[in-house]
Amino acid sequence: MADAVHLGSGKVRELYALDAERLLLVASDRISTFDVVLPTDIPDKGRVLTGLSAFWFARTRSICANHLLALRPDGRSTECRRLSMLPIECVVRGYLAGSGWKDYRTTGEVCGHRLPAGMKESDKLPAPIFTPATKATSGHDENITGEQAAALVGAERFAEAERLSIALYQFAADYARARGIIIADTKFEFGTDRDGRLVLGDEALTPDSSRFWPADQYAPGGPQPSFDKQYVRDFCEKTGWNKTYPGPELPIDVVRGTRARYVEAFEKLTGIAFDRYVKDPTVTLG
Ligand code: Q0Z
Repeated sequence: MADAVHLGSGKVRELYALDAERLLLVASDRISTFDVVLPTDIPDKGRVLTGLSAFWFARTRSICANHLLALRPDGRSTECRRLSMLPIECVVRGYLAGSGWKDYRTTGEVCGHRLPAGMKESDKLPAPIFTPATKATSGHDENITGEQAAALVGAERFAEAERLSIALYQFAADYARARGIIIADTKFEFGTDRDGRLVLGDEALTPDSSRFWPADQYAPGGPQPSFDKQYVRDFCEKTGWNKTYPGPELPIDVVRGTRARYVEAFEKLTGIAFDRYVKDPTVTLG
């Protein structure tokens, strides 16, 4: 990484330029909860997320082209094609949770989609919906209507991003459901390549970009436990932390339990032993 130029930091990832056409995306072991990055790392979290993203990129290439060029041997770094990113977050919801539930409760709609009356928190939607959001540079992404999103990217781009997002979600949600995980919702980021073609970028279908729920505990009518972060959230609630910076240090049992949940998600979804991934990250690409 001697001549990689640092371009930016996300909450838990770093982005570098390798050359004019290629970027390096590095996933750290940092974890955030209630929008705050905690001082304690979860060992291997970055590898799990990188491996899962690569797995989905490899299996969805027939639906949509993606930015993945190579996985580095460290298992946490992805070489990718440099794109011109669309200024919208492409969110797909299959279930009513988070801001979708909040918007539904106050308006009966989510991003302009009118939903049936009487739905409960975490209910499955009649069909997945595309609920775009703006990219906030600071603070929270804001849900927008399809018309607003189309005004930002153009009507044709919007229609294409919606169609691909729904198709990607449907494929992954069905795949995951058969392996005991509900993907309640997910966020995609698309960009265009030099030829103007739409390409899936960033990370895809990871627990950091999606809500993963354990299917065997699914019980609509309230919030669902998070597949990956529930031990962290439970611990944070118990400490009485006010959810502003700085967050609490995590005890070792919470770290171990959380690491085990990430590894479990990886193994359930990919069918690949995590040890094998660590030895050779390219096993996810098969
Ligand atoms: C992704 C982000 C991160 C900070 C830009 N293939 C691409 N081409 C152009 N730009 C991006 C990508 Cl993935 C791109 N981000 C999000 C990631 C740290 C910000 F690791 N920003």
